[in-house]
Amino acid sequence: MIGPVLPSAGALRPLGLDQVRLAGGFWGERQERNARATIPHARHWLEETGWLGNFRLAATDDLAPHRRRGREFSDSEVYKLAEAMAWEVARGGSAPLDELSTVVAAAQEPGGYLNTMFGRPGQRPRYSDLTWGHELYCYGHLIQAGVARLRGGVRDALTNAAIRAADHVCVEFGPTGRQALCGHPEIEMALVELYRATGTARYLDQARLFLDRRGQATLPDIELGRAYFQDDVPVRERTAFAGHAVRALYLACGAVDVAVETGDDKLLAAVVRQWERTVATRTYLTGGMGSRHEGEAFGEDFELPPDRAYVETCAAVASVMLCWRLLLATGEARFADLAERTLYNVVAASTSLDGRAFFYTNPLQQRGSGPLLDRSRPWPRAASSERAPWRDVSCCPTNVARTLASLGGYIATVDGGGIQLHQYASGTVTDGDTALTVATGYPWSGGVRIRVDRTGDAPWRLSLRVPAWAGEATLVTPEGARRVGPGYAVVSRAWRAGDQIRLKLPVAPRWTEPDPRIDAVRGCAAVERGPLVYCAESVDHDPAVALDAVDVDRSAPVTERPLPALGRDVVALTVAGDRGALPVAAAGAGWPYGTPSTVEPEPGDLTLVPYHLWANRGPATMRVWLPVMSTQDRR
Ligand code: FUB
Ligand code: ZN
Repeated sequence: MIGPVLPSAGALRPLGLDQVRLAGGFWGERQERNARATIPHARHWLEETGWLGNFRLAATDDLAPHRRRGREFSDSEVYKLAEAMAWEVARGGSAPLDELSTVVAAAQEPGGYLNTMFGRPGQRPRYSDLTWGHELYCYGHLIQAGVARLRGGVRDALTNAAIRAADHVCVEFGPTGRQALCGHPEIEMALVELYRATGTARYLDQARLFLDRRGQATLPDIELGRAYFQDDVPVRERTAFAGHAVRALYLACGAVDVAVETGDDKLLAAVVRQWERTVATRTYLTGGMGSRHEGEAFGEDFELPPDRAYVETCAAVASVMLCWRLLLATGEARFADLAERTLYNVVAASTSLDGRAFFYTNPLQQRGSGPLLDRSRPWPRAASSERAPWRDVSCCPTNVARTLASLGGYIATVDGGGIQLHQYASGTVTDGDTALTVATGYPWSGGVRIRVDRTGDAPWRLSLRVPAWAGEATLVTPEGARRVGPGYAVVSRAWRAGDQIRLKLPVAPRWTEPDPRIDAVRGCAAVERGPLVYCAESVDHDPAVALDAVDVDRSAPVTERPLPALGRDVVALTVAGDRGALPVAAAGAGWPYGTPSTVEPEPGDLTLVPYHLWANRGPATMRVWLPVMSTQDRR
C-alpha cells in the first residue's frame, strides 16, 4: 500500500494512492495539473532561486555564506518537491526525481548531517541556532520524501540520505545526546512514518522524545514568547492549538502518530480536545487556521477577522494532515468534514487556474486589489490580491504539490467490515478482490454514483460520508431510497458486480451566519453551496459597487448560473442587495464616523463566485462575509 500515513493501529486503515486512483473531475483535474504544471514550475524556481544550487555547492564544499541563496529553510522546498515527485512516480506518473535525489545525496556529509546553511567553512557551526535554523525541520521533510520513495517501492539515493539523516538525528539528539529541540516541529511525524516504513523502533522513540521535550522551556524565551513554537506548555496539557499555526498543527500530527503507535490514549484524547476547541473557536469558515500576521499564529478564541486573516496555505495542508490522522485513529466523520472544507476552500484556493501561481495567505476579505504581478520574479507575501509565481518564503507551493500528488491516499479507508468513502472524487477504488468506480460531478452537483465492478461473495459494508453541512441526503440502493443524516450512511449486503448505489447530497445554496462572538463579522452572512464557500469579487461588478459597503437581502432567493469563464461546470450565484451606501453623514468628508446617513442605497444584485476561484481574472477586491440588511431596510 502506498500512502503518506500508514498507522499500525486505529479505527480505520487507509487505502493507498495505488488503490484510489482519481480520474478527472474536480480533484483528478487538479492532480493532473499539479503533475503537468505545478511540479515543473516549482522545479524551475528551485533552480532559478539557487536553492537547488546550494546543494551542488555544498557537495563541492564551496558554500561560503555569501554564496548560499535563500532562507534558512530553503532546503526543505527541495525535499517537499522531491516528495511530490515521489508520489507522482508512485501513482504511475513521471517526474525528474532521480536528478534531485542525486544532487541532495551528494551534499550529505559523512555521519549523515545534511544542511546547506550550517557547518561548512565560513558557515555557522551545525546546531548552533536550533531556535531559528530549521535543521531538524529540514530533516523532517527529507525523511518524508524518503518515506514516499520507500513506499513507492524504491530504495535509492534519496531514501538512503533520509535514513542516514534520521540515524544521525537519533545519535545526536537521543537520550544521551543534545537535550535540544528544533524551533519548528515537523520531524516528529516524519520519524514516526519512517518507523512505520522500516520497522526501526529508535525512530519512534526519538519522535516521542522530541514530543515530550517540547513544552519544557527548552527553547529560549523569544519576543513572541515560547508559545510561538509550542514550547510553553507540554502537548498533553494544552487546551487549544496556539502559537505559529503551521508549527502547532505539525506538532499535533506528530503527537497523534506517537499516540497511535505507542497506544497512548491519553495523548490522543488531548489532541482531540485541542482540535475540538480550535475548530469551535479558532477556525475560519473556509477551514483556514491562523488569524494573526504577527507570529503567523492562532489568535484568541473568536479572533477571526476576515481581512487580516493570515490563513497560511501550509497551515491548511497541515490541518488536512491532522484531520486524516484523527480520522484514521477514531473513525469519526467530523475529521473528514473539516478536511473537506479545508481542501475545497483553502488548498484549492491557494493555486491559480494555470497551476503556476500561489497564495501564501488566504484572507476572507481583500480590501485593495494591488497590481498585476509580473510573473518573472518572486514576490513578498502580501504584494497584491494576485497569486504570485514564487516567493522568498515559498513553503506553500511545494506543500500543495505533495498533497495533490498523494491525494488518492486521503480519500478512502477500510476496516474489518468494509470500505469507507470519506471524500467524493471521480475515479476507482480497489481493495483486494473488491473494485469500485466512483462517478461524480461533485462539488458542482451533489450526485455520487458508486458501481461495484468486482467483489467476493461474502457480504461487506460500504460506508459513505454524509457531510454535516448537508443536514440530510438521499441514498439510493438496490433495495430502494432512504433519507440519511450526517455521519456515515452504511449499506451492508452481499454485493454483486454491477450493483450501483447513489448518494444525493443537497448542494443548493444556503446562508450561513457567524457566532456573534466573532465580532469582526457580526451582522454578516456568507453563502455556501455544498462544501464550497462563496465570495463577492469586484471583477463581477461595475465600479460603482463598493464591495466594502454593500448589504445583502437574505430574504430574497439566491439564484444559480453557469460561469464558464472560471471553468466547466462552475456555478456562480446571484443575491439581492444594494450597491453600498456610505453609512454615516460625515463619510467622504475625511472622517469615517458620524451620524447614520439618510441616503437611500441603490438596490443592486451581487454576483458570488466560489472562493477558491477568486483572483483568477486579474487583481480584485473580494469579501466572503456580507453585511445583512436590517428588516426595515428591505424594499
Ligand atoms: O518556517 C518554515 C515555514 O515558513 C513555516 O512553516 C511557514 O509558516 C513559513 O514561515
Ligand atoms: Zn507555507
